Amino acid sequence: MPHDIRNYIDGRFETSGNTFDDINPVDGSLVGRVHVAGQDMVNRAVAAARAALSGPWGRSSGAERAASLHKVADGIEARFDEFVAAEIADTGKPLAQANTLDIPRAISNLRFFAGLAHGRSSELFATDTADGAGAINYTVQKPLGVVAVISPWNLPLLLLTWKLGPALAAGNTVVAKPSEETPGSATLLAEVMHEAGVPPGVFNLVHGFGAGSTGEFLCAHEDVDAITFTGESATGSAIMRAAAANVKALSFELGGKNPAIVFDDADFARALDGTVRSVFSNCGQVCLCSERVYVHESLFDQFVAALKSRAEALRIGWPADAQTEMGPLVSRGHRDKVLGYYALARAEGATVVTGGGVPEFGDRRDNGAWVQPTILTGLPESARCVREEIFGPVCHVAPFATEDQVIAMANDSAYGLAAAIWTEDMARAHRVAQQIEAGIVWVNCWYLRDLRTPFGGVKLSGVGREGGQYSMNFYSEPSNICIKL
Ligand code: NAD
Ligand code: 6OD
Repeated sequence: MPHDIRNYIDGRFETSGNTFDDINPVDGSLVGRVHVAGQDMVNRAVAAARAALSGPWGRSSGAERAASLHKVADGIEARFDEFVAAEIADTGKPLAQANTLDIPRAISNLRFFAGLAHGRSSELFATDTADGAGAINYTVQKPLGVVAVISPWNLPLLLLTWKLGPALAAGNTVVAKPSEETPGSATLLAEVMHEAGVPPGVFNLVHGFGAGSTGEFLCAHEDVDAITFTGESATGSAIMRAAAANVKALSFELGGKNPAIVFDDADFARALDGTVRSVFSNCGQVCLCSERVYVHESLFDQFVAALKSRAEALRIGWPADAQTEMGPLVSRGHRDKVLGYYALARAEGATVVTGGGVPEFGDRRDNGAWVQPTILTGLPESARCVREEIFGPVCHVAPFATEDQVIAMANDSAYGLAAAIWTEDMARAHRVAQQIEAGIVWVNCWYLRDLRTPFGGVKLSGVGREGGQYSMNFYSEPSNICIKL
C-alpha cells in the first residue's frame, strides 16, 4: 500500500493538496505519494527555522547539541532496517551497500560532527596600540542562522546527514529538501528527529522539485542565510543565481568526470579490483566514480580484457539479494540520459567493449531502470562521452605513454573532483598526485574516507570544502570583538 510521504514543518508532519508518485526503479512500482511543499509551506518552514534560533536551540551549548545529534543517531540505529528498506525502495541499490555504506555512514556523520559541536569558542589576541594602552580582541563563533540543505538522490541519507550534522552541530537551524527521486529516508529522519525531541523548527523538511518548485523557492528565500548543496554543476549555477539577491553563504559539491590512472608498475590485481569498484559502485552513480580510465600502453589490452571479464561477471539483480552487486539506475528518466550517452558513444566512433544496452530479465524488472555495465574505448579526448559526466556504470578506457602525457589528459577537463592513481612507485604517486587538478586524489585506493579531511572539488566540481573543521568553519561565522583598554 503506497504511503504518504509528508513534509515536516515546525515539529508537525504536513500533507499538501499536490502530490507526485515516488517510483521504485527496480520495477516501476509505486513506493508512495510525495506531498509537494509549495511557496507557502516553504515560507512557513523558513519562518519556523528562524524562530527556533531564538528558542532553546539558539541558547544551547555545544554539549547539548552533541547530545541531540547522538540521540538522532541512536534513533536511526534503532530503525536501521527501515532506513535500509527506504533507501532501497527509492534507489534500487543493493542491500549489501545500503547496509554497509549508506546508513552506517549517515550514523557516523551525525556522531562525528557531534564530536565537533562547540560552544561559543573564542580566540584571544592582546593587541599593542599606538597610545600604549593596548586592546584585547576576542573572536566568537556564531551559527550562520537558517541553512538550506539541498541534497541529491545517489546517496540520499549519507549526503543529507553529511551536511545536516555540521549545520546542527554549529547551532544553525535547517530546512532540508531531499531529491524528488528519493524522499523516503529523509522523511524517516524527520520522524527520528521528532522522536528524539529535537525542538520544533530546528529541522524542517520540504519535498518537491527543483527549478520553479520547492528547491528554487527555498534557495531564493530572503530569510535563508546559507545554502549547502550537492548535485549537478548546472544546478549549482542556478542556485548561485537564486542566492545572489541577498548574498547567501554557499557550499557546493558538484559533478565530476574523474580520471583513474593505472601505471605500468601498478599492482595489476589491486588496480583492477579498485577500478571495478570505482567505475561500477552504486551503478556508477557516485560523483567520485571514475568515468575516464587511463592505462599505460604496455598494459592496455590486458587491462581492458580483465575489466571486461569483471564487468560481465557483476551480479546484477534484486537489491534484497545479499549477493547482488549492481542494481538499476535511479529512474527511467536517468536511464534515458545514460542510454543517450551509450548511443552517442557509438555515434562518436567508440568501440563498445561490453554492455551498451539494457539487461532483459523476463519479469517485472523489465519495467525498471536497468542498464548494462559498459566499457568504451577508442574515443578521442575531445569526444562528448569523454568530457561530459554520464553518471552511470560506464567508463572510457584510453592508453597513455608517459607520465606527463597522462597528467595533461587527466587535467584536460572542466571538472576537478577526484582522481585515483594506481602505482607501486611512491615517488611517482606523490609527484603525480600533486599535479592533478582535483579536490581529492586517492593512491592505490578509492573512496576511502576520513571525515576529518577536506572534501570538495575544483573547477566545475564545487565551491568550498566540507569535512571536519572545514565544515565547522563553513557553518559558523566568526565575530570579532575589540576592547580598547
Ligand atoms: P540535481 O542537481 O539534479 O539535484 C540535486 C538537488 O537539487 C535535488 O534535491 C533537486 O531537486 C534540487 N534542485 C534541482 N534544481 C534546483 C534549482 N533550480 N533550485 C534549487 N534546487 C534544485 O542532482 P542529482 O541528479 O540529484 O544528483 C546527481 C548529480 O549530483 C551528479 O552531477 C553528481 O556528480 C552530483 N553529486 C556530487 C557530489 C559531490 O560531492 N561533489 C555528490 C553526489 C552527487
Ligand atoms: O563521503 C562523503 O562524505 C561524500 N560527500 C561523498 C560524496 C559522494 C558523491 O556522490
